[in-house]
Amino acid sequence: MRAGSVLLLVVALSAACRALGSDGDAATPPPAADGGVSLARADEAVPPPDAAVTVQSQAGPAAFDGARAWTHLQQQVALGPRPAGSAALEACRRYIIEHLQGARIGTRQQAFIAQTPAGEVPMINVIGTIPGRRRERIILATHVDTKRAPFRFVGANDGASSTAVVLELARVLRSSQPEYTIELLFLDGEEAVNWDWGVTGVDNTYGSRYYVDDARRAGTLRDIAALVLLDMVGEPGPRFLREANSTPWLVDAIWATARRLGHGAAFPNDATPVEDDHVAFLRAGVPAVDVIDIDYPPWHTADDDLDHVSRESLQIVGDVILAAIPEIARLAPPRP
Ligand code: 1BN
Ligand code: ZN
Repeated sequence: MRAGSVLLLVVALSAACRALGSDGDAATPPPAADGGVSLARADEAVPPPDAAVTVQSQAGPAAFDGARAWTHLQQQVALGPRPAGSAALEACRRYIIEHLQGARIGTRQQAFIAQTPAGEVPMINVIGTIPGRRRERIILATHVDTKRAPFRFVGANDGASSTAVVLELARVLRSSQPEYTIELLFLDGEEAVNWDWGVTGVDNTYGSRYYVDDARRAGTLRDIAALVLLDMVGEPGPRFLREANSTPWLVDAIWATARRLGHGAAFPNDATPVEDDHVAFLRAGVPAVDVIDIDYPPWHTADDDLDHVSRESLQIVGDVILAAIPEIARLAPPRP
């Protein structure tokens, strides 16, 4: 078949898939036409994600495309500040859900009311699932919310960068059936409502704590083979130190993969402790790791913007996590 005919077939199949709807997303309402917050135009050089998934599934596993991830980052920043409970965060969720549905990934929303120092705040985690050959799941997680601030805080690194990488990983991982089920977890309410982070589990990480409580209630905690949390992964010239509380075999798997790919400089062996969304999983006995670079001078300032993040950093993290997943699957011990 000529290339042109293949392309036509791909487009037709993609349209048919869209007409049928995505699998397992009954909980997700169709995207609203306009919630009063507009999205920036997508980079026109980037083809629609569903077409790309179909092409790649014919040609073998897809590669992580840093340019696509960069577009996801730009689109989030274009929404402006996205704190928990805001219309802009709801628009960001719609963007995420549309991307997952376009990639034919079943999606659901997990809504809850968080008790915060500012009163009750409605929050929603978004969960996408790529069925694997095994029921046990590896979770790739990010927080989507940005910090409430008395200045314009758009979280290009803190919020948008990791969400962009997880969105692009979703497209790539959907292109071939993984061994473990892969869950894409887009968390709400990671940031403290008060300015200070405070004690972990009091005024922060609302979404991850709710997710873990819900999984415990549902009896599915033991199906989680590993939780890989990405946070602040967009700094130019990143240095991801080994997070000191994270599960050692999981840290080893990712850092060894980084060295193998030639990214040892970005994943040095020094360690530092960080409190983040992975803590709720660790406390529940789930193997968990936080890939985060906290040595970021614009952290929680107005300078966490497009001028202080790098497309190359997204590519490095995407490549490393993608290559580490089979290694994580190989090393994951059976859960009791
Ligand atoms: C990550 C992004 N965090 C907040 N925004 C968690 C964190 C807490 C990072 C304390 C560094 C120190
Ligand atoms: Zn933050």
